[in-house]
Amino acid sequence: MNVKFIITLLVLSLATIVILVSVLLFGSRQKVCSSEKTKAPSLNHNDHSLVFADLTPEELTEVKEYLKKNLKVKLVDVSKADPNSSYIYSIVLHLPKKKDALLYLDKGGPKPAREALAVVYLGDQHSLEIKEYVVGPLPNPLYSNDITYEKYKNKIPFHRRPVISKEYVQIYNFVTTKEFPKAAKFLQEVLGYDGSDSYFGILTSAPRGLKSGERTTWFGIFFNTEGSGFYIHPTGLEILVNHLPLDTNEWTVDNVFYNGKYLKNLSELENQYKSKKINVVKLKRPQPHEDFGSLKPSKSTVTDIPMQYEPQGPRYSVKNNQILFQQWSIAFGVNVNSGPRLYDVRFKGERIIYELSIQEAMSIYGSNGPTGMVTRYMDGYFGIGRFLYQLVRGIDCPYFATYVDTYYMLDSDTHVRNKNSICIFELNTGIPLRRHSSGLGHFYYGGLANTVLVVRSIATLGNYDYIFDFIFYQNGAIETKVHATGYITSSFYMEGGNNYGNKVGPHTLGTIHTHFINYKVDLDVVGTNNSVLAQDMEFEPLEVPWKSNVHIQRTRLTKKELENENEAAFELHEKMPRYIQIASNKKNNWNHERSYRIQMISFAGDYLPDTSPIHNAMSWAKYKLSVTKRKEEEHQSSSLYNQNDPWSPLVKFSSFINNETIKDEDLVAWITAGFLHIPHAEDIPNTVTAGNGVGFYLRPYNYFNEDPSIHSQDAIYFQPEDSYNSCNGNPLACLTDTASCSPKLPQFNYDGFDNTFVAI
Ligand SMILES: [Cu+2]
Repeated sequence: MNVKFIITLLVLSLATIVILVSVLLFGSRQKVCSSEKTKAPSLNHNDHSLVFADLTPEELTEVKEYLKKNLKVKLVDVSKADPNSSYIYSIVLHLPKKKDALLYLDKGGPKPAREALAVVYLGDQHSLEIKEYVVGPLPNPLYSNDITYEKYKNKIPFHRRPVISKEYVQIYNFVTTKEFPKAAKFLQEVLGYDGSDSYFGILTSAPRGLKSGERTTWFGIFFNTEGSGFYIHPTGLEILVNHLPLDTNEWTVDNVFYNGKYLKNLSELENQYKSKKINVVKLKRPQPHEDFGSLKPSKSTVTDIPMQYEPQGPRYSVKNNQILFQQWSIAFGVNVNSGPRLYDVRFKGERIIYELSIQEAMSIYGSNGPTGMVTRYMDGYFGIGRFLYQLVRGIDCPYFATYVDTYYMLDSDTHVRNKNSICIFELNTGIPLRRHSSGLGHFYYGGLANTVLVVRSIATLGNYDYIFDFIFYQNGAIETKVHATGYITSSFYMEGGNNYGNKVGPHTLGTIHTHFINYKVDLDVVGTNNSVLAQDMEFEPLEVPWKSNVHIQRTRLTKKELENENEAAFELHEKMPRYIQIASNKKNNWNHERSYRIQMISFAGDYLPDTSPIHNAMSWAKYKLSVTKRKEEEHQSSSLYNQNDPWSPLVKFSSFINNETIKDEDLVAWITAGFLHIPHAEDIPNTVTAGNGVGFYLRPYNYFNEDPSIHSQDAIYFQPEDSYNSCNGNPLACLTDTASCSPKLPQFNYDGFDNTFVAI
C-alpha cells in the first residue's frame, strides 16, 4: 500500500465525516411547526353556547342524587334492576324553550334555568309506567316536575321501555342455562357448542312482537369469533323469546327457527334432530386463521400515509362547546339518544341555524329467516349518542384534529365518559373552492383553496358504524353528511336466499336493507320569520322574435311560494322543485329574498307501504323533505318509545304535517337522507365509506350580495405583471418559508377499550 493511496483514503474519510456532520447540523435546524394556535379567529368566544351544553359529570350526579332523595320511589341502580324494579334509565339536558334562549342570546334577557330531563322506569309501583321528570335548576335542584302527560297527552305504558343491558344479560342467561340444555345434543354435534359463555354472539331484532303490548324478540344466534364481528357468522339457529313477564321465571321460548324450518321450541328441535327430520349443516366456531370477517391485515406499515399539518397551529378555536372558525361560530353537543347536534350556528355573527340535529337513524331489513325479516331498527332507541366511541387519531379523523370528550348517563349507574368522541379539524379538501385562470381579455389567475371545518363523531351501533359530519365552508355553505361503514348483519344462507341479498360467505347471506337518517334543520334566515320558496325550470315555446314561423324552446325559471305544510311535504320519490329555499322577506342589494337553499344528496330506498301496521312509527322516512311550522311540542320527529311499540307510536311525525301556514313563520325543515344497501362480496369484511355517503347542503342563495369567500385571507390573485413567483408578490411563493417546518405530532394513544362494551 503506497503513501498516495493512504492519503487518498484519509481525504475521502474526512470528506465523508464533513458531509455527515453537515447533514446532522443542518438537518436538525429544521424548525418545528407551532402546535399552539397563533392566529386569533376573527370572532371572540363567549359563554352563550353554554345554554346548549351537555350535562357535565357533576350535573348528572346531582340529578341522580336529587331524584333518589326526593322522588318518593325506591330507585335501585340500573345494573341491579330487575324488570319489576324502579330505576333511572337516562338523564339528559332539558333544552330551554327557543323563545327563552333567543331572549337571552339576542336581547340580553335572563339566562334560562339549566334543567335535566330524567326518564324513570316505575316497575315496582301499582301503576306500571315510564315517567319523564324535569329536574332543575342546576347545579342545586329544587324541583322534579313530572311532565309525561303534558308532553305526550298520555301515559307511557311500561312495555314500551327500552331494553336495558341487564335485561339482555338475563335473556342470554335464560337462553343458555334454561333453554339450551333442551337441545344439548343438537348444539354440541351440529354447532360444536362447548358450553362456554363466549361461544355464541346473539343479535337482537326489533321491534319485539307483532302487535302492541308484546315484548317478544327474535334473536339471531351467531358464532362469536375472536377479534372480529360475529354478525357475518350465522349458525342457522334463531330463537323467539317472550320476555314480557316482569317475573323472569315466566319467560318462554315461543318459537325456534333452524335452517329453513320453524319449530315450537328447542325440545322439538332436539327431537327432530335425533330422529333425523331436519337438514343440518354441521359447523364449528371459526378459528381466527379461518375467519373471513377479520380486519387484521397480513402486515401493517402505516409509516408513509400522506398527512396534513398546520404550519402555524390550528386556525380554529374550541372553548367549552363553542367552535370559532373564520367567520363561523357554532355551539355543539350530543344527545345520548339521537346523537350529535349543533345550535346557534352563525356566520359573521348572524344566526343562520338555531338547531341542526340528527333525529333518528333507521334500517328496514329483509330475509328468508325470521330475525332478518322482522328487523326495523330505530337507532335512537338504542342510543346513537351513547355509542360515540373514542376516535382513533389518524384514521377516524386527521392526526392533528382536536378531540373532545362527551359524557352521558343512560343504562348506567354513574356517568360514562366517551373520551375523544368528537373531533374538530380544518381540512384542505384538495380542490379549489373557486378558481379562474383567464386567457381571454386579460391574463390573470384567482383562486381559493377549499379548506373547511369539520365536526365529526362516529356511532357504532352494534354491527355498523355511522360517521356523522357537519362541514363548514368559507362561502357560507354548510354540508351535513353521513357515511356508513362497519359490518353488515346477515342471515344463514338457505335456498331462496338470493331474493333477499347476496351470498357473501360459505353460509352467509348479506341481507337487503335500507338506511334512513332524519335531520332537523331549524333555519333562521335573517330572523325567525321565514317562508319557503320553490324554484325550478321549464321550457316555454317561443316564436323567434326576429323571424316568423320559427320556434324555439326557451328555458325559463319557475318560482312559487309554498303556502302550507302539506304543500311543503315531499314524499321520498315524488318530484320536488330542484331549488327549495328557506327565505326571509328581507332583500339583498339586488332585491332578492335573502335565503338558504336546501340541496339533498340521497339514494334512499322505499319506505314501508301505508298498509304496514308500523307505518306510523317512522313516518318521517316517508318524506325526503317536509317543512313545518316550528313548535316546542313538535321538537323531535321520533321517540325512544317507538321502537318497542311501533304499532301505537308515541310520536307520529306525519301528524306534524297538518296544513298550517308556513308563510312568514318560524320554520323547521325535516330532511331524510338514505340509501338502499344490497350487501355484496365487497362488504366483507366491512362496508366501505366510498359511495356510501348521503346528506345535504345548506347553501346561501341571494343571502349575501356576493360570495363572501372573496374576502378570505386564503385567496390568491395574480397577473402577468406581478412577481408571482416571488414571496413579495404572492403569498403562495412564501410557503417554502412560512410552511417549511417539521410537524410536531402529538403522541398516539388510545384507551377506548376502557369503557365496558354494552349490549344492544
Ligand atoms: Cu347497510
